[in-house]
Amino acid sequence: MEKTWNQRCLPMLLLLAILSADTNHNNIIFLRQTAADGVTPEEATHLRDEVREMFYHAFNGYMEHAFPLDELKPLSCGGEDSLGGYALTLIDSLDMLALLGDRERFTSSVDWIGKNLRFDINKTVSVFETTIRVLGGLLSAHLIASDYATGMRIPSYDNQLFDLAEDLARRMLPAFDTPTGIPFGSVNLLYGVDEQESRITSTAGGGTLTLEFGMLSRLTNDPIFEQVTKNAVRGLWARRSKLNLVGAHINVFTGEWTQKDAGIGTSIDSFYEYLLKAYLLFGDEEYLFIFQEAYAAAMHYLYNDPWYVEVNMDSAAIVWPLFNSLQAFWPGLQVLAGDIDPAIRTHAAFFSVWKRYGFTPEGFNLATLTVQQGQKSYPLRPELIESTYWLYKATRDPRYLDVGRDMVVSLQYGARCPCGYCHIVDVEFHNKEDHMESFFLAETVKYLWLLFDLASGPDNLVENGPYKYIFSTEGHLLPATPQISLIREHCSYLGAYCKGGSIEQESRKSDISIHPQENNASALSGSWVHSSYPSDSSFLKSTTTAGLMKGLCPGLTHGQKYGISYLDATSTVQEDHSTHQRENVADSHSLLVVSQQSADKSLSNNRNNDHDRNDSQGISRSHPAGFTGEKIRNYYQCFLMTLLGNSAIVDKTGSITTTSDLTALYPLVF
Ligand code: DMJ
Repeated sequence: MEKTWNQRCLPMLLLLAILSADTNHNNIIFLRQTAADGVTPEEATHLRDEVREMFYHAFNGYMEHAFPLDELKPLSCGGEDSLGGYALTLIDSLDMLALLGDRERFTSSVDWIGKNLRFDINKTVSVFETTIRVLGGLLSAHLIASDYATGMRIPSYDNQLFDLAEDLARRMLPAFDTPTGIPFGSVNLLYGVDEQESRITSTAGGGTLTLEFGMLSRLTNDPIFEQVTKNAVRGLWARRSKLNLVGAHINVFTGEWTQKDAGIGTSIDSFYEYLLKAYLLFGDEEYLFIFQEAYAAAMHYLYNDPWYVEVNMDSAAIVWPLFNSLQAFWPGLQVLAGDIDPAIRTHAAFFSVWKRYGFTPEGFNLATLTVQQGQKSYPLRPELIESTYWLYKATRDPRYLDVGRDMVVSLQYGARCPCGYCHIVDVEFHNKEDHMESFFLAETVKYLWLLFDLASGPDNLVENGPYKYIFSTEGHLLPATPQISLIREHCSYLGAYCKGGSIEQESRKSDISIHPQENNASALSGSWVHSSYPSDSSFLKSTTTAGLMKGLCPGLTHGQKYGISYLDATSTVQEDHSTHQRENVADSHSLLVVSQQSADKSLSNNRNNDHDRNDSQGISRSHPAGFTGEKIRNYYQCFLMTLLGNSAIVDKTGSITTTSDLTALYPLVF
């Protein structure tokens, strides 16, 4: 779809307008307080400690005034049950306690939960929220508490959290019993799904369960959890539009979209996130293929550099020229995908909104340049902070520390309340509401702390621990342990995790150079291995990644690979049109990912499939050199290396340039 001048230029003009807009009375405070010089290493350490104090102000406030209720009322110093009445904020805080090295509170919290929590309760709960906050919180703490290598093992721990997690997940299984496989939004933990339960759920609600349930399957050896959640993703993806876009709400019985606005924010956001992260954690290629297609479509139809809009999933007509605060996780996801340049621009645009108000409102109208009516609040969300952390990690550009400092100032001066931190009702007036979501402790302060700890010379489980960690959408630490991540494809890169001799040999034979740390079997021995890459900001001054691996490598479509086709009826005209669109997307990237073994199989299989045949023709036009032998392997390895934190370039002839050549130019993401 050809973009008009407006579509091409308006977003930039809007950004300029925001940046040059007059500040109101609130903004003056923040601008003055953030006008200092760049953050020095000493100041980074000071800020890290300040964030630690912020965590304890809120955590202790919760424990004193709200526990064992779900959440804190930070203004009145009370508590409330908001999810299931099971000490939600404590569960959501567990891995942050471990991250801070607070053995005493971590141990006593795990102990209390093991002794007191039960899920055989007559409570109807959100499947999504319960999964990401409670199931994820329990699993992540279990994997820390049960493992010597984390340095936070609890000697008396006897899998109590794990047993609770499994029990909780089994109680949610009835929600998946739908004709589409997409789960109901809510389930009663004692009685299953109520007859009156709504059949409409959000895409994020149905598609953001794979990490937690998948981990559980690998830890219990019961495949059911992984199966139902993967089935849900397939159920959603099979109903994508011809443009490879998904809508916001869907009927889980009929599979009809009841809200067809496609976007990267509200109601959809973490669907994208879990596609990539499920691949990164489990190595399951199917998620990668879906992610590639979904991401390419999002960048083609939703991205109005540097902003993102919402469009009708069938026609791509713009329906909402809005920034919504949930979109702000996207640049962080792009870092994981290796697509850094657009991430930098979008983050800058989103931060301009934060800078203007001191916080990001839930909605900001890009046409009127004002806060969207009815979307004026800032409920302590983490997304922009999360992206700041990832961009700093990828670029080590000290400007991201300045951004982080601005955010600390905003929270300290604008949101701090007597017993914790308060939601902001209206970002223009900074009036406070008596509520603190548990994700403030699980995510918001966690990413801030990680940002400044990284700048101070990191000494924490995530940066120096025994495993790669994938963050759940709730910020929980999900380790790529051998039990969870041991699959063939990952073995080439996470060499230390491979047990089979043949795989190890194959990895050695490869002409890809692997960072020594990745291959070091001592990574499993229990001692924390410190990165050999300098962590100070002098390592890389430049933020430009132009010319380097983008990480988005158009390759086989999900349909080609797995034979899952569209479920809705389509005309030939539409089919041709969409194929053309996809080719345009593919042409805009120079890289390809495909596994050797599966490529041959898929390409031959797909000759029987009309829809997919179109795509395979597109690929061969993009890559006349073909898809055989070493080239395929190089493309595939290039992509994996990028996702796993190395750098690589594959040109159109299939030649690969690897980490060893690029180390000086591009930092490791992990
Ligand atoms: C969190 O619960 C998760 O990050 C979720 O994916 C989106 N909403 C909140 C934070 O804003």
